[in-house]
Amino acid sequence: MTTTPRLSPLAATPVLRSDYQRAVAEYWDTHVNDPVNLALGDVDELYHHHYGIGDYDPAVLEAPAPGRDQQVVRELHRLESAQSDLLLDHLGPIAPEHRLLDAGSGRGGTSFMANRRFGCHVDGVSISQYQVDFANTQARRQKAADKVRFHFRNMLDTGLEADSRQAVWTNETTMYVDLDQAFAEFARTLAVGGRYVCITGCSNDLTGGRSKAVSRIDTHYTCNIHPRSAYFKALARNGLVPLTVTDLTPLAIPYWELRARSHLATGIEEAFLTAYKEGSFHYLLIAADRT
Ligand code: GPP
Ligand code: MG
Repeated sequence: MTTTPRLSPLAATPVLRSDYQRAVAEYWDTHVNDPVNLALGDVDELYHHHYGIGDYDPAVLEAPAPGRDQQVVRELHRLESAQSDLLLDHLGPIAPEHRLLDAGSGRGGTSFMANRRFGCHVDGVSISQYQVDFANTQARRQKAADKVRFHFRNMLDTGLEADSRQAVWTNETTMYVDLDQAFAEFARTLAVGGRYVCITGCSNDLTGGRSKAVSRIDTHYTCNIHPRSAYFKALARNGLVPLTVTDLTPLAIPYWELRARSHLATGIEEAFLTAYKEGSFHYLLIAADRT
């Protein structure tokens, strides 16, 4: 069977360039009945594809049965939005005229939060046509489509103008890409002095090869978790100079404990808890400036 290559609207090259990228796109185009993300997003129409940080209120687990599940949903969502808020705190001063890039924008949650906070323009890119369509529908529903737009494009070649971005972020998406290729593209699109913020899970070089729990996470999501050192080497090679590095691991554990006890557990919770607690995996925030 011959298939028509899916072309980027801007670039004349296909958006999906390898069997791996096609497998990732296929995953996100088909994993669309995901209550752990849809039920949380329904709380306030911010649909996230990342995890949460901070302590949860233990009272939600003791609430009377009829409303307990919804209280747990609200609490998990509050922690995921707190994670996006922390990422946005690190973007530096953003004005309404600034243009930002959400690299691997999922269903758009962090992009909408950035626009609501700063009034800025945001372009999100995703290699999942389903995610792009979902997020653009949300942009229209939220009357934000004049400033928040999602594109079926590859974060390794966004087609965006050079030096056009005041900030770029990746919210748990770098485990799907080659770091040098991604950081080269972010450095190209960022203005000098612009900020790149990355929240990611990375494996711990100090404990040797990847642990069984980290391998389980990779298999579950079709991703390739990078070692911690790979981030800093690739940033340095691409003119991105770290300003802040925060180990969010202790803040991430309560989210996974609540999720493990919730009706929305997907089966990957124990792998995250094991990896974080044994020290083979870190949840990091890195903010770096483009020189
Ligand atoms: C969460 O997406 C993020 C990823 C799948 C990337 C992997 C992240 C790591 C830190 C390793 P999601 O919100 O769709 O996942 P889930 O459906 O499990 O909530
Ligand atoms: Mg999720």
